[in-house]
Amino acid sequence: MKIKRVRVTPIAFRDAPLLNASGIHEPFALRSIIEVESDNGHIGLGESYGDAPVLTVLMAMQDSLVGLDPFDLNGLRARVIKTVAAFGPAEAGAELAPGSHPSKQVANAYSAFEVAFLDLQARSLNMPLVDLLGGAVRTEVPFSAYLFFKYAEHIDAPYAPDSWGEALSEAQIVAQAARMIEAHGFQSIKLKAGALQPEHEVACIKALKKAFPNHPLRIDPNGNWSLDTALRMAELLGDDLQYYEDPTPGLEGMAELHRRTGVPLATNMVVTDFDEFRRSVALNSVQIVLADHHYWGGLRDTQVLARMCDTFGLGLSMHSNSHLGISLMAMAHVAASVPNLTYACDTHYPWQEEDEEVIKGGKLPIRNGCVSITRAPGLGVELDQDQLARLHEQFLSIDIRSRDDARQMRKYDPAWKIKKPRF
Ligand code: GKR
Ligand code: MG
Repeated sequence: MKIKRVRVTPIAFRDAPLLNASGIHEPFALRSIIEVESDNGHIGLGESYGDAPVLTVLMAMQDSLVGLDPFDLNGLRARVIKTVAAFGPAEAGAELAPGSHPSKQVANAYSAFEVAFLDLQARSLNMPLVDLLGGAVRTEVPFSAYLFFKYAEHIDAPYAPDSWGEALSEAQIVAQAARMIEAHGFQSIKLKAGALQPEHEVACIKALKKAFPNHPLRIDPNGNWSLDTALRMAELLGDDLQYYEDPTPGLEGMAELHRRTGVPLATNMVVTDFDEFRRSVALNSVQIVLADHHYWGGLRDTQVLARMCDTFGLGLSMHSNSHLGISLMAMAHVAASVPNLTYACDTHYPWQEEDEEVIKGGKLPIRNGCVSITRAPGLGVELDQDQLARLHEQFLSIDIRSRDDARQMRKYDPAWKIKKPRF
């Protein structure tokens, strides 16, 4: 089998005004959709970041993959390394999208195509992708309700407000959780924090605990709390949390926090590659690592990460950024293959609008908090070419080319600056 054609299409879709430590989401999120077609007529799909530095590499890769056997993943890796080397180091991307860091250029470009290659392999063999990863240890993959503080609408009203409304108070956060759980049956809850006063964010966790006493809870301030603040909040939180995600910056800060509290710490910020993994183990900085195949180097390297976590006695969960259904299915297939992925995965999927899915049939269902893995070949989803064209037009019509939540926040407050840690 040989690759006949590769197409990378940048797209933009509406994104809610979600608050975080770096500012606020812009009105549109960027992604790239990858199609890899082989001479047997099958097409493998992938989805990755759409920010300019990543996109430049993905675009440059297209022709170099023609003629390659889609089973030749080492050949793919060699071509990615060569292309990235030709460009030289990229500029640093958005801090809260770890995949846009310059050090991740090879890992994320490889991952974007690896998923499409594996999808193509699996379609050609008429089997679900998870079978190529060793088979499913679960066919229902649990995800968590991912709550955000948010404004009711974007500044300058680029389009009609989303249906979620404002969420700043305890009652509004509990209402957001109730709606998400009602719609999707999530069994655990994560609150994105680091945006408002820490005491208020902790009070929201307390309110969630009261409203959903049986749902494991997580809070994620994205390293925006000093060690002192993180210690103080740990005391207030008591044993309310399933895990404490990136409360304070740095491997050393996290290690000290764990040493002084014993609270299980999780991260997608201080352990984002195998070198940081090694350093974290030496310091005992984190007890749970959030995998993300988009920047951990694909589905198979995510399995390597899982094995490393198992070896070193660490837990494994999964990170997300704004994404559509191809990414959701890639996340679900690898999660289905990993026995020690015992925490519900993160996903931004409920935040994406119904009319902006790029796969046929519209948004995928999340039921009882889970995404189902079926026996459909590959990732089990097909691309809707009309939607792809429409979302590509939308990309062309806007001027966002790299995610920048701080720039967006300065539209609300021109003096706003990133300060880490802010609290
Ligand atoms: O979408 O604002 C966001 C999140 O803060 C995201 O950028 C983070 O990368 O979800 C992520 C996290 O768990 O840190
Ligand atoms: Mg996080």
